[in-house]
Amino acid sequence: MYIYNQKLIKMSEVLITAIFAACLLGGVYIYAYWATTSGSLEDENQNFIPDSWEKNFKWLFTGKTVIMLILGLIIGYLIGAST
Ligand SMILES: [Ca+2]
Repeated sequence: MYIYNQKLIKMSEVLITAIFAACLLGGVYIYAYWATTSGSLEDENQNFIPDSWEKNFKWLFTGKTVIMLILGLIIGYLIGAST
């Protein structure tokens, strides 16, 4: 029983982290889109990634689908497993 509870706590921690990461990334993507379309951040090549971010964080945008898919799977699995 003790081990089972420990496992549940771990899972809910992972779930909260995954939801938090998904919201944070979603916010970053929305902000990047908003900032580049409104012109607050420079985006000369018009790929909706602020040019100042592209050097270090381009992978975050090119891997967007995969990252969100994995986070979605983790969240879906953990919610499914906890009920
Ligand atoms: Ca750009």
